Amino acid sequence: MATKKTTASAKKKAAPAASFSLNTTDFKESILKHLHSTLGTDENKASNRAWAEATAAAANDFVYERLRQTQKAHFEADTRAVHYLSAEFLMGRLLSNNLHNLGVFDAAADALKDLGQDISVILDEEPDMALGNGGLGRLAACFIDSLATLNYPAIGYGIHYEHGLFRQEFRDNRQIERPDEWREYGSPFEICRPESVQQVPLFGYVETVFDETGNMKKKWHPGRVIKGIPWDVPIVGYGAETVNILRLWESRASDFFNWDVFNAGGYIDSQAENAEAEAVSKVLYPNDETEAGKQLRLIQQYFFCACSLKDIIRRYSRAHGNDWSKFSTQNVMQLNDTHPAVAIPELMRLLVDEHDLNWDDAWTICRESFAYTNHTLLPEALEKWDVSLFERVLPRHLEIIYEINRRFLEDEVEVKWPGNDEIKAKLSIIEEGDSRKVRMGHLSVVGSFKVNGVAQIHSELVKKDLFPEYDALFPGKFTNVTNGITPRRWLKACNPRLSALLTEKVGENWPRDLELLRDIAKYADDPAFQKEYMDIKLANKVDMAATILELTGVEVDPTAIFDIQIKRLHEYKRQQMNLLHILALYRRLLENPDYDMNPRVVIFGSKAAPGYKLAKDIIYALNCIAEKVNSDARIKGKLKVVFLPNYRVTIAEKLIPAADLSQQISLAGYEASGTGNMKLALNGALTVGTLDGANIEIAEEAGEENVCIFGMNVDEVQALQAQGYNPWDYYYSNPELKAVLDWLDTDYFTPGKPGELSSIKRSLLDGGDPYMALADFQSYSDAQKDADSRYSDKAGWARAMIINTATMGKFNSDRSMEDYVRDIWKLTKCPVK
Ligand code: HBZ
Repeated sequence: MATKKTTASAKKKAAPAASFSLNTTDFKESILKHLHSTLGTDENKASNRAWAEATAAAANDFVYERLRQTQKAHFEADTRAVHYLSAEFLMGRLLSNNLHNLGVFDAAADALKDLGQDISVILDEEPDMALGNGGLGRLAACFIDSLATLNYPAIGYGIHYEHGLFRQEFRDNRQIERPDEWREYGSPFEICRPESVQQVPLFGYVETVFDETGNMKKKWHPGRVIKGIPWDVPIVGYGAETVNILRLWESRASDFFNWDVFNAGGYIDSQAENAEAEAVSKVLYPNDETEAGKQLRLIQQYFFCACSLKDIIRRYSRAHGNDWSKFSTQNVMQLNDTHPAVAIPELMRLLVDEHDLNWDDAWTICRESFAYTNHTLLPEALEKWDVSLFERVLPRHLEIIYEINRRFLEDEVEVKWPGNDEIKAKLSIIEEGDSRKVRMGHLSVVGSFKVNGVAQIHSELVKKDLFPEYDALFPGKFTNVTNGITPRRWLKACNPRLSALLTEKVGENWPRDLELLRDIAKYADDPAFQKEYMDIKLANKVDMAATILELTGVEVDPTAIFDIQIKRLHEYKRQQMNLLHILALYRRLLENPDYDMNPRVVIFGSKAAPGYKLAKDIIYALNCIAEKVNSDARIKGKLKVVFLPNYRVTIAEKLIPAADLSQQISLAGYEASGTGNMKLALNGALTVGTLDGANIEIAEEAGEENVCIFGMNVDEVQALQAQGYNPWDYYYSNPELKAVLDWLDTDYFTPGKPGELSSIKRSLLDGGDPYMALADFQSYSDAQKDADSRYSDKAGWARAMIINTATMGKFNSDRSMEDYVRDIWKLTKCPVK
């Protein structure tokens, strides 16, 4: 637990982050200058938005200077770089983060104050940059923050979606989706780079030709070409020594393609073509953990990979011309899940077809350049593309995949397992059957030099259950890198009160070296420190209560337990089990108004994929239950239920500092890691969780006594599945469980409309309860009861919260980056002077 590793109080006085000699007066002048000369307005009539943009522009003066220095240093050193290919980057807001990382947040706040402005109001102007669905996208955002902070040469590559994840509204308690308009009026955080535009071919056919020396070549005649325009978002490392970039590609119709149509009088046709090309980067697919399988999505994936690889090659060629021997020593490409897996055949195509390398040399380069991160074991999330679709959109790539597969099966699988067709069928990149499919996970494993899972147990399951034969074939290829989160955004910036206390106790270097927080464990039993810590938690809860009132109209008691579940809505994450527990508490209170429990506010933040009917039904049910419970005078406010609309990074930043309980209740074996669990524990919340994903490592760090673990572990889940799980057994043997399930069939929560919540009961009984919520229910309910009684012991509770904050150092994404660097990327730091 807390004190097992050495404390580092010697580092207490280590150098502060940053900095620039930017004082309040300079900042004020700079904001005014930008208000006048960049925004063309003045202080008497400037809108909040104009103030925000002027503040961003003032910060950008420093950001751009450091960006230039960084690019110069990287070019001169010609160091190896990582290219993080990800279809999603869930950045959230940038201004506050940049000010913190530049070390000028306080100067900016004071400057704005002198100018009559409140920085929190100004920061609230900024829409979230929500170019991601959930954990996978937010992980990418934390990773690029850490890479810049640690001075590693790195570029994030992704898609410049016009519309990010949909805005969620509730109408009659149901989720409706509205378009997200994050850059309706432009964004001061990105720079367009027309000089680095790329062309992306699509569709068409492949011709076999012979060159002058009689060698057979493949020539792809694309049916269309679209243009990729790069937008660069500067990524400011903490202390702002390094400023890396996130390069996002926007699709447009290619210039040379539709002018002919235009000139021939086909203005309307050319407009249609423009619209088609622009559709590619128009919207983020809102699916999390299910496969969309749509042509447009494959085109999106290929589009950003093709642009990114050409960009990487352009930069490499500038230094190395046509000498490919150093490509894989200079470059590593990390695939964030299989969404960018088509980059593997694309690099083969570029090297073989366009740069005339022979197959073997090209394949060696590929296999030395790509590494793949797996984020899921759910079968429905493993990407597969119909061969027929692939053939239509990317005919040359399909040929290349066939050739990769043929050689792999003949030269590697056959050698290891001679004559074993069963294993060949399992390992083949092509799935045979009624409709043949390209398995993107298989392609990623075969084409990479390393494959990692995202938490210890997940990485074990990737080897043991998902890819056992690949693990046997490629010993050492599979590894683990446990996820992490940036402590700058997820503690320093979002929880200023706690940050100030921590700085006072351990010095100001903890946002880099989160292990320094171990030092506060020695105050865990100190009543004065406990009071300071708990006063901060209460102040954060008071703020959150105000936000809840503003967003939902529900009044909550800040001294109640704030019990929080924030994550995408999915059956495996088991919000429905939380729902059943809420009903159980409500029922106990109705049966006995003096039922002994601390007042509790159960808070949800979650979006459901628009096509995921049951997930949307669960949101509806929770909203209906909330309405009923919150207005029921009989329970005297002891239980409240709040579903915050439009959950996003910015809401998470407000909720996490105010949490008492962190619900991490997935069925063991299904949550690859989780990262919200880390953010909540770092801010003091106690985890009510299963032994799944990173919960296991959180419990190891904090000590079992400082978390509330319940439920089956992975082995028990697998044993029950093997034996045959019957949810009805639990229904009939647990009267409380039966009562709350039956409640869902009545019109108690939907007056006059019985049956509106029945789909949840049906999925749990007739539907077989695939994620075993009923099997874990009693143990969950007991863990919640235990959490409740621990909350009553004020000193014990404070102690547990303090230990949680003290022991989360491992989950710094800087540590994750150092793991990747050591085990996979082999980068060296490039200091920027
Ligand atoms: O990645 C999440 C995992 O569920 C979570 O356990 C893990 O901590 C996190 C980071 O490793 N996975 C996702 O967030 N997945 C997606 O968002 C997703 C998006 C599009 C898809 C499939 C999945 O097509």
